[in-house]
Amino acid sequence: MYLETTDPQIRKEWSGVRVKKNVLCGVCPGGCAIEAEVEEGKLAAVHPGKNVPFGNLCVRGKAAPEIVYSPDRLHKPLLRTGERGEGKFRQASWDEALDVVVSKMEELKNCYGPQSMASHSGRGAFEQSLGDFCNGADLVALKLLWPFGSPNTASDGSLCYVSYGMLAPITTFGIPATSLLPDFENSNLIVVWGANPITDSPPFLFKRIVEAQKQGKKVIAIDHMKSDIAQRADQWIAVRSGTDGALALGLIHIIIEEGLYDREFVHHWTVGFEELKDYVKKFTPEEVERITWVPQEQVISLAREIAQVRPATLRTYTGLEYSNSGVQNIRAAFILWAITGNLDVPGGLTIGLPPRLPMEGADIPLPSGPLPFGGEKYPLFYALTGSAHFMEFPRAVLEGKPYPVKGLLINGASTLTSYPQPGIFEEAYRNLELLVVIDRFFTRDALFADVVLPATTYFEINSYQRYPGGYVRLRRKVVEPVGEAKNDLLIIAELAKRLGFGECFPQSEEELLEKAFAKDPNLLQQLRESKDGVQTPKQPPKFRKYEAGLLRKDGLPGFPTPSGKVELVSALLTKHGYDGLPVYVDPVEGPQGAADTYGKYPLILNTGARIPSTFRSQHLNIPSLVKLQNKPQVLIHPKDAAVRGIHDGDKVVIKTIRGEVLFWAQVTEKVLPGAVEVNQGGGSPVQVKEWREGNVNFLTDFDNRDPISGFPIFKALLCEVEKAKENGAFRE
Ligand SMILES: Nc1nc2c(c(=O)[nH]1)N[C@H]1C(S)=C(S)[C@@H](COP(=O)(O)OP(=O)(O)OC[C@H]3O[C@@H](n4cnc5c(=O)[nH]c(N)nc54)[C@H](O)[C@@H]3O)O[C@H]1N2
Ligand SMILES: Nc1nc2c(c(=O)[nH]1)N[C@H]1C(S)=C(S)[C@@H](COP(=O)(O)OP(=O)(O)OC[C@H]3O[C@@H](n4cnc5c(=O)[nH]c(N)nc54)[C@H](O)[C@@H]3O)O[C@H]1N2
Ligand code: SF4
Ligand SMILES: [Mo]
Repeated sequence: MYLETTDPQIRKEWSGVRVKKNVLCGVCPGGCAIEAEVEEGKLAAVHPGKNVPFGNLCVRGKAAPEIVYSPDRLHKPLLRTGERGEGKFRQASWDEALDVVVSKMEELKNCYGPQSMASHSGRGAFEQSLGDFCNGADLVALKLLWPFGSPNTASDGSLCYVSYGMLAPITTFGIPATSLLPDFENSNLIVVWGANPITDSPPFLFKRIVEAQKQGKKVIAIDHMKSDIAQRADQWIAVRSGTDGALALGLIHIIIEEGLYDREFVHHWTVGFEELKDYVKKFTPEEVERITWVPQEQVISLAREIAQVRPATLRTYTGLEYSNSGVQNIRAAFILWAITGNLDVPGGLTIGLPPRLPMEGADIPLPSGPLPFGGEKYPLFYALTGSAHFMEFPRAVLEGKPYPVKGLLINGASTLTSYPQPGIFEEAYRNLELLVVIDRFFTRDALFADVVLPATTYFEINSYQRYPGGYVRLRRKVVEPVGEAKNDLLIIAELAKRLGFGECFPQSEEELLEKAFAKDPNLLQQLRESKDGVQTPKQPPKFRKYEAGLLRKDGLPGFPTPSGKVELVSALLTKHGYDGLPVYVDPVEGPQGAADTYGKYPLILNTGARIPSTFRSQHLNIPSLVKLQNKPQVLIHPKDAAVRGIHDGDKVVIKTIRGEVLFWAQVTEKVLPGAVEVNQGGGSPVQVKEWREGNVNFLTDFDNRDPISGFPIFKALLCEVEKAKENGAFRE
């Protein structure tokens, strides 16, 4: 039992008493089980949950009391009183603030049509109930705008996950990556390719990989830098960033040449093998070494290992998404797994059936009418996600293409630190008639907002958490909301009510739970009675599900692709005007693609590998977390540092054709000679000075994108690094 009451008399009696409670961490949506100490209704300390499923506490979780009670938390709604960007606001009541939002939205609808209003949800919009009720199964759209009549719902899906999670696997297997599950435990070889699972939130895959390695499974990491997983791995394959497609195609080439592929699988379950065989001929080991910097002997032995040390499993994530042929590079890796017989077999890359949810969400249809912005330019992205592409947002606002967009609601995102060339987005924000930001903290986006609304952490809300494998818990409120902060879902629900379609969303946390478990009220009852959580019945694992007709809606054998097979040549890609084969494109701004630029900017620029103490732009104002890395860094090889007179800890300027930013050098052999890795996340007003001034996205490129996903090239550009002059000029 702990103190839930706000009664001052009882509080006084309890003063000084700390109560421990098993709850869920409320910093990020990971749902780690923790033990919280609560004193006088305040979160006082946190510890990892002991002897409970999914018990964990990362460094950010450990800082929970500091985060919840940070002096920077937004306590009340704010209304802008100065110019956009000037930073002048006054406090307002919820009633007044929501009135401003709703009346302006109605006005935009009347003047320009409902499509003139857009939304963008980010990494702060992943709480499960918010996702289930508002964002759809793939978390890519804020459905608030659909009943309003606008298709312009966008999200971080415009630069994260959709490439690896939807476009690549759906065009290849007909299945999203949420259903592709690496079976580390039964594997003989674990390949981690462009992912660093220790930074997963929560890092449960990481724990499984470490355990499997202890049991003698070999781990290979393919990464442009010696990441945490590459350091622990039995082998690190150091690849030039952005060239993984060439590596995968080279591996496929060797495997076909040497007859190491699974002939039976290829014959029965794939289409396009002959075309692929022809296409990969040019990816000889020598050519692959030239492109990728991976020595040809390593390429040959890696190919033989993946094909012969069966079963082999694969974990990949964002490392491959941000290059000129990102979607195709990931497809090449998936195809490699399929043709070597490592798909949906024990110890391979297995296919999980989508979970059956006990919830009853409102069935909100996508409005008919014009396509969202980006829908025409990225047709497959739109076909699979149903959402707008935020990289096209500035054009819609500044050029009225495909039609004018005048309003934007940002929830849980810091777009001016996460999108390339933030100046372009800033210009768009200056030209809006309505900008609303919902956040826990004041972001750079908020500087341009008309209305800023304060959101809770998940310590302050009631909800639920489902885990992989069917374990379910209720998320029980640990402390009362700070100031007047509100549960995001209830903010959206209230807006919907005022706009006239409140019935689409639960209007209270009680209703939220009832609707979430509407199809299984018994489960809700069990959860309410349970001290921890409930394990829902598990199905025994089944493999080679394509043989038994378990993957397709029509129950026929095969894969849910147009051909019913694994598509080495993808019908969906060709239908939308792209190459059907996993065609490799060398980095357009790279040593080979842009020789002139390379002369002036001779270092390969890779950005945004995660560090444990931050979550993209978050926590750079939290003292104990800032202490872990108080300045934004560029990792540079000792050889490259020496010729530039740069020492470890030096202040340096990083330059690209687009801009320059101040960082601090970490001289390290973790990166290859000729390549650097730069932290992402800096650029928000609440952050400490060094981070606030270190926004890496002034260096990246708005126009240079993967043409299929529309993702910017964050991981394969060119730059130069120079020692900074004291007080040297740079842009903030
Ligand atoms: N602590 C913390 N955790 C986070 C986040 C955070 O900011 N902080 N962010 C969250 C988010 S938004 C996401 S999407 C996930 C992402 O999860 P991951 O994709 O696992 O993210 P990273 O840890 O950056 O790992 C990507 C790895 O790819 C490597 N890499 C980069 N470019 C290339 C390349 O061209 N080729 C190859 N082969 N490798 C390359 C990087 O060096 C890095 O080791 O993490 C989430 N978890
Ligand atoms: N150069 C470069 N740029 C990158 C990347 C890279 O690797 N390199 N990575 C990209 C990736 S993978 C992603 S996903 C994007 C991330 O882009 P963003 O979605 O902008 O991610 P964050 O910076 O974490 O911002 C999340 C915001 O949500 C707020 N927030 C947190 N929790 C909540 C909540 O419960 N409710 C509300 N309302 N707000 C909340 C936080 O305070 C923060 O302001 O950045 C991308 N940008
Ligand atoms: S991963 Fe997220 S939920 Fe888990 S302890 Fe860290 S901050 Fe908390
Ligand atoms: Mo992401």
